[in-house]
Amino acid sequence: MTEDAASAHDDIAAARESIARRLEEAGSVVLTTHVTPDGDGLGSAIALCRHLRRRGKEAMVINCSSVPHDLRWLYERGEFQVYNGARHEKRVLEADAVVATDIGGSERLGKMLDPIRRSGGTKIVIDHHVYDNDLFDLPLITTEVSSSAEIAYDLLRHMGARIDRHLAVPLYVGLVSDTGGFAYSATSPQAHRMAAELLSAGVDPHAVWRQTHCQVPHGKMHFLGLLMTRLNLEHDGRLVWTSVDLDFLRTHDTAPRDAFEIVNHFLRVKGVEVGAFFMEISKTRTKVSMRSSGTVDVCRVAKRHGGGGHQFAAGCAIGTMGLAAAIPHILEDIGQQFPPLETEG
Ligand SMILES: [Mn+2]
Repeated sequence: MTEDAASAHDDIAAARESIARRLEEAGSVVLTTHVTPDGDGLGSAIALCRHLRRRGKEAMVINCSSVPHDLRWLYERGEFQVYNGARHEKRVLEADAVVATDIGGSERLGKMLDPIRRSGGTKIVIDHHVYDNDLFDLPLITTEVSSSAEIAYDLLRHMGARIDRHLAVPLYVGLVSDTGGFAYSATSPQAHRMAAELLSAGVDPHAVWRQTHCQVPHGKMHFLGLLMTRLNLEHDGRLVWTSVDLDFLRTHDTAPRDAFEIVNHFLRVKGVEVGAFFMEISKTRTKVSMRSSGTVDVCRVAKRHGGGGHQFAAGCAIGTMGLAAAIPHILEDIGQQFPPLETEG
């Protein structure tokens, strides 16, 4: 280990210990994650919530937005509520501690941001994204892991939590979501060790896969099929893109969130290095979501238009262009990022 790595390791261990101690002292804890929760953010929060409740604390996951349908099985009645004005505001303000998981930036707390800022409780964040922290007293952030679930798991073990099925299932959902089923580059030996331990604790991986991946409504599958027939290939097949306008969404009665699923299929096309999806939000506003197989940094393209994300998965919303203008503009930008093809012979 280098000196820097060793000191980062010490910092993480110290943060973990401070958070464990603070949560042990707390009587009431509010947990939350980012807007439109995903498996990692929600799974981490639910697992922590369950342990804290076992320790006799008043703990609850409250979020600024509701949970997508395919993840609602993850929590039990009373464990999760959507933030709803005065009643929850009081709870956040008076909590001894507030724990945010996987948020990737405080603005993604949505309606929860303001009450959390004003809360008298200790503000804790558990995350594997980097951003400027101007909100949290005790950040536990490392990008060396696949998921927030990995960090939450370490914290829970440090706190002496009993990792049974009740805690293992939400942690496993987090791990599987953020590693793309142990496929993404952040998948480490440690991620697999954690999975093995969670399976030993009673997780049924096939049942989790059925519950998270095999619940696509027929209408959505049909819509994705239509989009699949509308893929455009450019740059000698290295760039694939497609778009939808409001009429198309309306005609096929599809939610924007469902249409974005198409980006997960782009890189499966042989030879494709970048995929881009364009969605019309209004006549002057376009949303772009991009994926890269590793040669092109799509986050650079997104940042140039006020967006962000990861190097290989990023997006932006262009507030000054409709679909017809945004598409060539962004494609041009992506095209410039391509390294030259190695010519053979
Ligand atoms: Mn995550």
